[in-house]
Amino acid sequence: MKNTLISLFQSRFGKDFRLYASSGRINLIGEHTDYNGGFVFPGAIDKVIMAAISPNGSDRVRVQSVDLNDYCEFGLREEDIPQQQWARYVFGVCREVQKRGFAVGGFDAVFAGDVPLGAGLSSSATLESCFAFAVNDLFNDNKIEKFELARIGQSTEHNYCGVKCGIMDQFASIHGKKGCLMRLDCRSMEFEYFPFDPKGYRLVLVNSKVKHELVGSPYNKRRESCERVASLLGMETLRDAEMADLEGVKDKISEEDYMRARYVIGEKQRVLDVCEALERGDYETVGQRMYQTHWGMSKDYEVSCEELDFLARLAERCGVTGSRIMGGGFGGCTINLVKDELYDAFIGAVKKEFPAQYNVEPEIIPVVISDGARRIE
Ligand code: GAF
Repeated sequence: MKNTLISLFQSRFGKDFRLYASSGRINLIGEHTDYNGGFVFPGAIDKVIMAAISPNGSDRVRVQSVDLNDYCEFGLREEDIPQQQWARYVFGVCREVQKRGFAVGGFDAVFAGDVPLGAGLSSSATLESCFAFAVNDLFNDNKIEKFELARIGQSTEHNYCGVKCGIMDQFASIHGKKGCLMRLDCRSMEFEYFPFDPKGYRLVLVNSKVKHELVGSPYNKRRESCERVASLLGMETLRDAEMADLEGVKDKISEEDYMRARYVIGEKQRVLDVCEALERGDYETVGQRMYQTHWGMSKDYEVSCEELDFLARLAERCGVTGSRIMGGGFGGCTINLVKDELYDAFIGAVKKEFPAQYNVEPEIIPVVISDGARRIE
């Protein structure tokens, strides 16, 4: 990827450049808890977006996407918003940097990546993080705090892409550290690195290839349900709510809002249970909570789909310790915690049974926990 980028940049722009990368993410547990002020447990992975970038001395940005084979040029004023969705991520990052009083000049860029698109690995946050990191380095002497870079990506989603996402994806993509998951408290925004090397187990993703696209998905509606319940409870977020609080307002809310809140309150506890279990090396509990999350996301939060339910059931039948839909939902991957000795049989069953049922070859993605946003050259 690196060599292709370099030669494409040279042939298109013919000058010196800097090279940056940022990473996709996994999340062990804690889904849809970020915008509810709860905990998440993500890590960056070895799937990246890489960009060759050089300031061009003008007030225009010229950017080439290798994978989409598309080019876009735009100015840096609000009214210059580009048509292409992918370019809005880059434009939004530039605008959000400017809104915070930092500098962005024109630049030329070529980018490419191997984060599968629409698989729930956060390709859009990866793109935002890569450009936020680069703009900070190229134009601001790295004066913008790392956490603010994550917020810049999140605001890009809110203000330029129509997704009212939480902070998890951009946080993970920026802060990721090799070999470590991160437990982030999305209320206080405190986090800690958690070395993750489960002896005798492997983490593997199975991509159903059902396209996951949060833009225009009911993601925002899920968030609205949670906010309605929290506000009825007189709370800022569902972080502070217990099941008993929810039961107390059950007849004042819709069945749907009740189910959404029930999932979130349960998930908040599951993240804490998983952290405790990991400290004891108790992977059986970790796995049980993962399955509970899956069925909570499927039945109460209603963000799964037939294919992902099929994969979670298949995993359970193969004796996989834990399996669940990962990320926002509506398609994408399952994340699976598998004992070494069961790995081959599980992958074999997935490769045989999924295509037989859905006529689609699933993609198997072993997880390697890696560094987040960085300058490479
Ligand atoms: C998406 C969002 F972008 C995250 O903020 C988070 O809410 C996630 O869905 C669900 O946990 O990836």
